Amino acid sequence: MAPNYKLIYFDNTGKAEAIRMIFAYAGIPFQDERILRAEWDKFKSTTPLGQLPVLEIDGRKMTQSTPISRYLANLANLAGKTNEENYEIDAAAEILYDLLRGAYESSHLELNEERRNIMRIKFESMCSMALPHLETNAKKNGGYIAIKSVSWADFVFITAYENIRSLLNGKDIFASYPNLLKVKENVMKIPSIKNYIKKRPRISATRPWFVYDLRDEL
Ligand SMILES: N[C@@H](CCC(=O)N[C@@H](CS)C(=O)NCC(=O)O)C(=O)O
Repeated sequence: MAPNYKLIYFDNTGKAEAIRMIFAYAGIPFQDERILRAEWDKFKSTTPLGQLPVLEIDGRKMTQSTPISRYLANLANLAGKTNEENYEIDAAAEILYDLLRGAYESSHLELNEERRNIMRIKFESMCSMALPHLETNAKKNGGYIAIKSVSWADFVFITAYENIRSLLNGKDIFASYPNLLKVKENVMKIPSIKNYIKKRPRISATRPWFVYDLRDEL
């Protein structure tokens, strides 16, 4: 019998959206449980690390978004075929999650102004190195972020793209990188992903700052 999958996260994309997209790509049904802010304090103690995402497979709780993504990517044919390819995928995903964290820490969601300003300088410096690096790789890979075919890191890319753009109130820091924009196009062309993006709930319903939604480009 097929396992029963339940993915638990907040009503946000962040560290869970690439996992949701892997499920969509593979056509594997899963329960998409979204914990609201008001429920979190109580729910936190039921999780292994006090953090989300948690993936339950037949009730067994798995933590950490990257190993969860890799685990599912192996089932969905979205992992690398060699050690080298898996390195490229992991490295791209890590860079993108670093950028996403930097965008959060320097956004309006950081209420301490002094800290926000320090983090903004750090984020801009990170972007000046990471974006050209990712662009070079995307060019080399013909419009994919890590290897010459679609991988789970491409889903991390479109998640980071969308989330960062919302955190920056719509500003597109990727706009001058044509091969990174091609990655977005290539991923959004995949029928299962397109269909998923069309049908998923709008994050802006609970997070009004989520102003840029990939669905509006379909
Ligand atoms: N390394 C972990 C980080 C998980 C994490 O930081 N989760 C945040 C949301 S993105 C969280 O649960 N925050 C709530 C809290 O810590 O109380 C992963 O990638 O899964």
